[in-house]
Amino acid sequence: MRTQVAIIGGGPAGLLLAQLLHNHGIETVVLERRTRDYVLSRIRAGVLETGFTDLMREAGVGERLDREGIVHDGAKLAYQGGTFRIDFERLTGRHVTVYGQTEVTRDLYQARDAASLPTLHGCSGVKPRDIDTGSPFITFLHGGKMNRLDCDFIAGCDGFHGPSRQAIPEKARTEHEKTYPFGWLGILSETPPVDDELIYANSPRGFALCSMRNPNLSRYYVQCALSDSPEDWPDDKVWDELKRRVPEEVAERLVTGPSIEKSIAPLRSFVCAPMRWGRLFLCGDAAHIVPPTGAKGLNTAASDVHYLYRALVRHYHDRDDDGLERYSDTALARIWKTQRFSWWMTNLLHRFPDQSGFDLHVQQAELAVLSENEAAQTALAESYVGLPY
Ligand code: RFL
Ligand code: PHB
Repeated sequence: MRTQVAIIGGGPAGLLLAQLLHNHGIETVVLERRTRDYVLSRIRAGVLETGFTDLMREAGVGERLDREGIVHDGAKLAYQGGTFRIDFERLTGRHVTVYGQTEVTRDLYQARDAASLPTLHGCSGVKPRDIDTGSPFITFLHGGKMNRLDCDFIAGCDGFHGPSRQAIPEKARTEHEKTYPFGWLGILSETPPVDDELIYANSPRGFALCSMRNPNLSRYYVQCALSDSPEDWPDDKVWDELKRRVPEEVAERLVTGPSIEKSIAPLRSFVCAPMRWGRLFLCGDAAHIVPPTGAKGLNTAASDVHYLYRALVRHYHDRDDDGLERYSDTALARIWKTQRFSWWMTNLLHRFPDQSGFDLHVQQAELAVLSENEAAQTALAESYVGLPY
């Protein structure tokens, strides 16, 4: 088997890259470890930057997103019993769109099917080989036999636990990591969202987030201990805790109901450099992870896709490798700014077990400055709606 760009991972990064390349006449094969149903059942991101929605349109898959995505011109921050609003539209002239990662992935799979493009599910033992030569290839088990996929380039879009990053020799790779002493418990419930905008709450009992997917589907998160498991959080306890962490007038409006999904995610900041080794290019969670507080994970995967797809188009159409040479530096420059923002939002909004009285006062003062100061709000809004590519 041979293709031009072999893509490991059929998550949003891999599928979006494949669709954009296809539109420019570049062949791809996507190798995915899981079944399609499994990929589509993962409840994750919900907030898309305009750069992301523009890329979906450019890929020709923006129609349902434009119809069903909910435009958010602002978001709310809550602390000390009150709420203030960051007006994205007024401060930056831009907005974000609420549209689930599941829906993004579904749209991309549909487009891939419609164009009869090859996606192999259930691949195991996927291994990039000879990446530092002019003829890389991938070996993998599929359909009960070993296969070999030859290609010009490999895009490692296989998430944090995938094999691509490990294919970069250990001595050539630097990994920066920061872990946080808590996780997020998330629930999805078929209830109307408590507000028409997202509410990020800092409370003495820990962080809480009120989000949504559509007018009858709410997504809520509460900061929890890393040692907790979903069984420790029956629905009543989640709703009760959420109500205690948001301002009273929000709690009074909260409509509760049975959860249809419940999971716990640890928080992590992680960057791997370089993001390219020979003919292997890392994209998305394969190269970096952010804590979800800034809603940046999926959006950062999209900015990598933007740089890589343009670089590959220049390679094939203009015989110009400048974009490929600069991919790692260009992508990492934006990633570090996004890391800074996600780390800062996480520090601003969570309670830390080792937080001193001084730390807490500084945190609360920072929220007070944000609530009063338009320049501070603009800085937050610019990062939240998405830094330019
Ligand atoms: P993914 O989605 O992990 O996809 C990688 C794919 O690779 C496959 N794979 C393999 N395939 C073949 N062989 C192997 N050996 C393989 N190993 C893995 C996997 O099965 C999978 O299909 O990475 P990608 O495409 O880079 O996309 C990244 C995003 O999924 C991620 O950054 C976001 O979900 C993060 N995130 C959020 N991002 C946002 O931009 N906005 C948000 O509001 C937001 N909220 C969140 C989030 C992540 C969360 N969790 C669970 C970590 C909320 C949460 C709770
Ligand atoms: C979500 O809706 O899942 C979501 C929204 C905003 C975040 C993180 C997650 O910052």
